Amino acid sequence: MRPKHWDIFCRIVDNFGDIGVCWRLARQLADEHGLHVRLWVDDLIVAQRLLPTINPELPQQPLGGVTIAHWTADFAVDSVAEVVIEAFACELPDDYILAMVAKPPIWINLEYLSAETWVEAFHQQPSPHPRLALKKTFFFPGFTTLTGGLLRENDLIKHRDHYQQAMTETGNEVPLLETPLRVSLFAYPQANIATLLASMAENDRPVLCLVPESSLLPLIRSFFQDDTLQAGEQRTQGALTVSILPFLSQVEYDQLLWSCDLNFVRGEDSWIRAIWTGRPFVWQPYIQAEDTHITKLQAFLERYLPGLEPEAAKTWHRFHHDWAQSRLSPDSWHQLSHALPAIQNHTIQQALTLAEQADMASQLIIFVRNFQ
Ligand code: TRH
Repeated sequence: MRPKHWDIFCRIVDNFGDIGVCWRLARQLADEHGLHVRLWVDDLIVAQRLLPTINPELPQQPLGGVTIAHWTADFAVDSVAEVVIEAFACELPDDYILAMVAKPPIWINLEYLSAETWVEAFHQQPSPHPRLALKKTFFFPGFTTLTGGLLRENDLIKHRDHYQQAMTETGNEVPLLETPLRVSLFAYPQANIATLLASMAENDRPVLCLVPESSLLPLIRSFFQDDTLQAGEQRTQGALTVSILPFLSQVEYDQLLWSCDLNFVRGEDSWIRAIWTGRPFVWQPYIQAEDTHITKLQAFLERYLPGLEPEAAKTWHRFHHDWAQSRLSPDSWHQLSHALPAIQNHTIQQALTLAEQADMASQLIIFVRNFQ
């Protein structure tokens, strides 16, 4: 019998990536694989920003075919699922672990995404519990067939194509090298936001920069020297118009990415969504101690850039490093904007190539089916 009941545990460390990834996975397992999925989340208020219809007051609620359960400090075990996913080493509740001993489930620790080569060797490695008769298995998403793959819904590329096609037909779509360039901006506030905006304002190519409300807002207010700027408003300086959007639902955020010529993204989930757009992007990795994030950035670029024409690859590579290390120069934007047509050809191709790999949810299903 195929295990039908899955529990996913998600602790929101900070930001939105943990819940962003867990929700997509839960939804896909329920939708595409007909599983009963319960998603335990410790902070429903943060979750509500991505999934606006959540009621943070409820201990359990159905949403999109998944049961969302509030993981509180007084967690009480009612049942143990057949498959348990501990997302990003979030540490399951002690009582739940003890309850697992009676009938051990398939216990998976879902790791963060990285393009580093060591990931292949650690993917699907077991780790016995130090005291109890339990073992968990490390599951690493990744970019190669020897990893757990990337999250991608079955119909994602089809939805994207329909959306982009509809934009072209209604005349909203602006081809590259026409004006203005549509750019979405989601980044950590350590990035050189002011330098980027100033370069966009001074560049020959007009830019419409769409910014969902986030920790960037104070920096944008300071750039325009206007403390009143808020969601729903826009400001213009030189060739640049910045439009502040409300923080979007996950579905709307995908549509924003599909509609732009270039997307600035960060962390894990928006990064992958940007890759699936087939459009150019700039990824800012989640900032970690000892520059671990720069190692991750380099590993990704080494995997992703081959095949791109050398001049454009050099420009895009440099821009990524300068953005991630907060050392953007006034020239950086000018150079990147001129390399976009070449980058665009590459990103379309890379999205197609990566979509040939089995997606992460399907790989989890295969892993569970073959588990011994
Ligand atoms: O928010 P993040 O910085 O999350 C990070 C990373 O996941 C990182 O790996 C993790 O260690 C850290 O959190 C704790 O970036 P990320 O991963 O892109 O998640 C953002 C989510 O928010 C993603 O699901 C897209 C979604 N989103 C919206 O739904 N609406 C919006 O308007 C925006 C800007 C994002």
